[in-house]
Amino acid sequence: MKKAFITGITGQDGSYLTEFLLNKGYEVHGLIRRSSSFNTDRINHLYRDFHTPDTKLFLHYGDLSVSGQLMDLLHSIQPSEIYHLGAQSHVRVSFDIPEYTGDVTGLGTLRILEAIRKTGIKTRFYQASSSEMFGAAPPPQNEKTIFQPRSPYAAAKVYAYHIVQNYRDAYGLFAANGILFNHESPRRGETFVTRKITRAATQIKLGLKDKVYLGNLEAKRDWGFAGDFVEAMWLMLQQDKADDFVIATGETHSVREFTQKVFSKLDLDYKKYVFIDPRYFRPTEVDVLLGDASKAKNTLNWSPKLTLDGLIDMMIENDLELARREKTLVDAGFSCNNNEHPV
Ligand code: NAP
Ligand code: G4F
Repeated sequence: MKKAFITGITGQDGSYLTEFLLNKGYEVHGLIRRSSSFNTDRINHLYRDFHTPDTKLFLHYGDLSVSGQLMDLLHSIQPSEIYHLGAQSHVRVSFDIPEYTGDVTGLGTLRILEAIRKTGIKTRFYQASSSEMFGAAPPPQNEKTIFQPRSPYAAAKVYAYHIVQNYRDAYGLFAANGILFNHESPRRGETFVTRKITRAATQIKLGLKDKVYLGNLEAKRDWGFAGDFVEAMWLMLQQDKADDFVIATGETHSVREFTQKVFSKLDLDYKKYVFIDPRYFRPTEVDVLLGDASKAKNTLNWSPKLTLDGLIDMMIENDLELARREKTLVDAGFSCNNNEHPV
């Protein structure tokens, strides 16, 4: 039986990847952080009490900022594949906590690579690299595009990308960079723009809220579905040779277009409800991301399945259901916390 170790298993991608690997018969081990409230919502439907026979999902406490313990975990688990998805992944937040972002998002990758090297385990390594690394580089962006990072997050990911290549060359590790463009889902964190919009629009539709504040509506992103993108991560580790791949849909849309689509699917005019708050602007913005994933199509035989409209419909359906439940609580006299997040 193949064994996978996933950092960031409680995140959006970690949850889809866990589903995908369990369906393929893998035993899955995930790194989780201790938190004062439960942080396993996205994988609760997959987790069984570890006293249950035949359980194939195991969770281990740890943190990407602590190296010794990562080494102990890898040594005892001996995974055949490692998917390193854990990171401080919010671009706007990285301007507020640049040092922490550099430590976890940049050096976190080095700590895992060192743990592989020092334990000597035979494994294949996937690094969650990001289209954010392209930054100011003009579109379309592919594997040959020179990085021009525009945030502490992007700079940390560029460091991680290069250290992965260095460990591949210097020590012969099977280590691949997946350069993924934005991917979304009903499990997307609520402070990323797509989910912020689908959550707010559905709450507005049900009368739970009357406005939402956004930042730069003119930025353009190449948005795909997270469920499609995790398959590409797995494919990269099934190749004969480790390599780096761009994963994208090849379409770009502005935040304004996305907002307008979501509100109009709910028969609402976004201009009546969307307000601009400069707090959500970034000191330096990435204006246009548009990926060219031809290499992944030709080598991995990967292409995205869900369209942007299909993705939006899926997110709206999920968030309408959440809003209905919130409305039931509000109608019964309970409060519903739909305050704006600080970023
Ligand atoms: P996400 O939802 O923000 O999940 C991040 C994960 O990292 C969570 O499980 C989080 O744990 C964990 N984590 C954060 N700090 C940690 C630490 N110090 N120690 C251990 N774990 C820590 O991110 P995502 O959207 O799934 O993205 C997965 C990866 O792909 C990230 O590396 C991201 O930067 C990268 N990426 C994402 C996209 C995208 O569009 N989604 C595109 C390109 C690259 P908690 O649940 O405890 O917070
Ligand atoms: O949804 P976002 O926060 O995603 P961003 O910055 O593109 O980063 C995401 O994708 C990267 C891949 O390219 C990942 F590496 C990263 O981990 C993360 O998953 O913002 C998208 C765009 C930006 O241009 C932002 O300025 O939306 C704009 N925006 C406008 N109003 C907003 C808002 N972003 C957020 N988060 N909140 C707003 O109110």
